[in-house]
Amino acid sequence: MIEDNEGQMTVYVQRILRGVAELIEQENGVFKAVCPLDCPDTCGLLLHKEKGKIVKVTGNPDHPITQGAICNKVRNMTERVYHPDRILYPMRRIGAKGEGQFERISWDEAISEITSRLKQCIRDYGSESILPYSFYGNMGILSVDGMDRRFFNALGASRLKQSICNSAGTAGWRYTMGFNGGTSPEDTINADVIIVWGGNIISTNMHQVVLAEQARKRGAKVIVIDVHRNRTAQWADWFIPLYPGTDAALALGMMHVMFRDDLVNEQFMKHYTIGHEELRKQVESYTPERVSRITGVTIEDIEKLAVMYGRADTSYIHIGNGLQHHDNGGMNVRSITCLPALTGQWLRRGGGASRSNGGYAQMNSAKLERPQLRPNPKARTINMNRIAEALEWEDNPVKALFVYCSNPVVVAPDADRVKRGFSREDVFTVVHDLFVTDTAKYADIVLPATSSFESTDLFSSYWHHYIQLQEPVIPAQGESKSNMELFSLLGRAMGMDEASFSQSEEDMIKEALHYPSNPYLNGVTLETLKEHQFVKLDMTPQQTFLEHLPTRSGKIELYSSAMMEAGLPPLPEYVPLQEGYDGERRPGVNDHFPLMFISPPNHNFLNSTFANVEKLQKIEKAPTLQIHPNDAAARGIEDHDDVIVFNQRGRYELKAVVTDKMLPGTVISQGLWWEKDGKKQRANVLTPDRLADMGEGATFFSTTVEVRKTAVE
Ligand SMILES: Nc1nc2c(c(=O)[nH]1)N[C@H]1C(S)=C(S)[C@@H](COP(=O)(O)OP(=O)(O)OC[C@H]3O[C@@H](n4cnc5c(=O)[nH]c(N)nc54)[C@H](O)[C@@H]3O)O[C@H]1N2
Ligand SMILES: Nc1nc2c(c(=O)[nH]1)N[C@H]1C(S)=C(S)[C@@H](COP(=O)(O)OP(=O)(O)OC[C@H]3O[C@@H](n4cnc5c(=O)[nH]c(N)nc54)[C@H](O)[C@@H]3O)O[C@H]1N2
Ligand code: SF4
Ligand SMILES: [Mo]
Repeated sequence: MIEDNEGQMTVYVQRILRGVAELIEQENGVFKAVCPLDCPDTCGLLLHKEKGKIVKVTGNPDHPITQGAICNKVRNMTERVYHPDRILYPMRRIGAKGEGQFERISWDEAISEITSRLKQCIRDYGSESILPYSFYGNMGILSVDGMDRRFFNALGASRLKQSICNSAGTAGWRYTMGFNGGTSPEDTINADVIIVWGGNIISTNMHQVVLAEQARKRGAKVIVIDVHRNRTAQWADWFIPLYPGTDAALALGMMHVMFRDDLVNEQFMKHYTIGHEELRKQVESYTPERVSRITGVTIEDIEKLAVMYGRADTSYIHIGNGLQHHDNGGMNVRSITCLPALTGQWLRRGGGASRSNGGYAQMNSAKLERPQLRPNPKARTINMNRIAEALEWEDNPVKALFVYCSNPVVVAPDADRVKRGFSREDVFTVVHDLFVTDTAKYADIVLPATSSFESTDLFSSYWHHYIQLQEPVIPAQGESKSNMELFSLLGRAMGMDEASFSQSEEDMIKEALHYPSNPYLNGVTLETLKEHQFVKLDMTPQQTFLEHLPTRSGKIELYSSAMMEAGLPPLPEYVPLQEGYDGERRPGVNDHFPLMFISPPNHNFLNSTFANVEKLQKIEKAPTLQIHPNDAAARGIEDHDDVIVFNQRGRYELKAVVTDKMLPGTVISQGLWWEKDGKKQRANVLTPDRLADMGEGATFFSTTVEVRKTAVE
């Protein structure tokens, strides 16, 4: 270690150690914790310790929303925390990039090599040649929106546009509603009709299922609109399959029927929206006949859905991520987001819609990230979806990559090209992770990261309204360091602003929570968090939410002049996919790749996290391709056949599962797998790095492929 060698222990390190000691020194007991994963539920956990080790992870029954239930992944979290493959000390690459051969080095050596290489990059190519690449592998605010940001700001590095998850939908929602928040989860138990639209909540938001079950006991109906009969569709009352990327057309078809049959609330629209007359005109052409042709949903089902939705006393729409990962992802969300305004659902408790509730928990990011440390406020921004392309630039090249809390070689689109970029010998690459992931194999220096149970952090949820604090329950494994420690250490080693890089976790948490511009944070303090563990945001301002929407007009914008100015259609509209088919535009004989390929998450991994945990891997078995019997028969493919899925970007080898869970023409492969035994197991070799219509979002699911049996290759 650099700073905490004998005799050199700084006040900062002492302070951390003193705090840590209290909990981690207790050998036995049950300790409160927070699930750190990128999952809306942000469950309260209990860690059961025996002889200093966590032996069991359970749900904390006191958590007001998650109430003691947790998923199978996190019940197996000890397998990850104590996994024999965990990186325990810094390492330097000794083989070729990608081979995964490393030798142990000390923290001193690692820090001095990193600082000297970064300084060299700045000297030779300018500070923008350094690119941080991170996402939310750990949702802790200090881990991913804190000291790390300060470090890259002070360095003057290129910025990263973090648009791999839901930024298309965020933009589409915001054009309509302004504020990045919607219906509160607890309220959804009051709904009579619940539509889960492009979300697989049994796997990805399990406590919303519990709440929907409560509504169902009162007689509510649950409808799932999706491109395949996923786990959630199997549980729902009604499953409506459709062609990928045609959701906006379906929403417009529903609106057509609702205006036609006078199922709209004129009073509400007049008072709280702008553009309802323009919208009424716009939807005239979206007749059930036309919408049926586009979406593959029958005319009867479109009529029935619109009437059920339009007549419901209280209806709630859960907008998932699936329909956002498309060329038209922003418009899909934008169009669906208009629906609750037609019937005035926002005035009903539990009515409305939600996609993300992250806006309610907005913290003081300027204090956390310190943009004023940046020597080059106009530094360029690189889109994380375009990492493959960015690594090919010859002008102003990227010369150093610093990856943490993300596994881009697996999760980023156009993966073969990403891999080529990561193979470049002249790009100095550092990866900080708990494991030698497929990305870490390309690192020059690999650094060991603590698990979230080994550090202090602050957690909010992008679904429920409770803020939670994590304090370390076990010591850092091996020589691992938290993100916060790592970037403080690096900042000080680079000679950066001492005050910014020697703050304690507690001081940063206080700064994050002190944010008068967000009234919802009122009353959430470090002290209340230490006392209560779960502290609810002050939701009072939500009651008058409609009166001060931060849109341009202050109202719900069914017509958006801001979109018009951005070169987007100002009204909801169906825009066909750039790469894809709908019911009107089926592949012709000259289309080489006639099937649409959808690769959503699976049940037992969290993105690519857990894909190396044997117990969970065993449940998921191996990557599969779900293919419709008609499509399989046309290619001589039978159940369990080894198949190759390919397109102009790459190929993916997996096992066929012949099933009618989707409409013909769509194939599904769930889960983000690591490469194993040289097998090409990465869905993203097939996915495009095009950007969505809004928010520069990802378009993973707007891709076409062909499939053939491995044997006939
Ligand atoms: N178990 C588990 N939980 C997770 C994750 C995980 O990997 N595993 N990942 C976490 C993360 S980061 C996120 S963002 C969320 C995502 O969770 P969700 O919001 O549930 O989104 P996805 O699972 O990406 O996709 C949901 C569904 O959308 C469908 N879909 C694809 N294209 C379309 C379309 O055009 N229209 C419609 N209507 N449906 C479509 C997919 O088939 C899939 O069934 O889950 C989080 N939770
Ligand atoms: N084809 C396809 N691709 C997708 C998706 C899809 O549905 N289909 N989903 C997309 C979505 S929605 C998302 S959000 C992204 C997710 O992509 P990523 O955010 O890259 O998610 P993970 O694969 O879980 O990688 C997180 C990594 O962070 C590491 N980590 C965990 N805690 C810490 C820590 O405290 N410090 C450090 N340094 N590292 C830590 C974990 O070990 C893990 O390797 O993937 C996207 N890619
Ligand atoms: S992954 Fe989601 S459901 Fe599972 S424990 Fe974590 S927050 Fe809860
Ligand atoms: Mo995500």
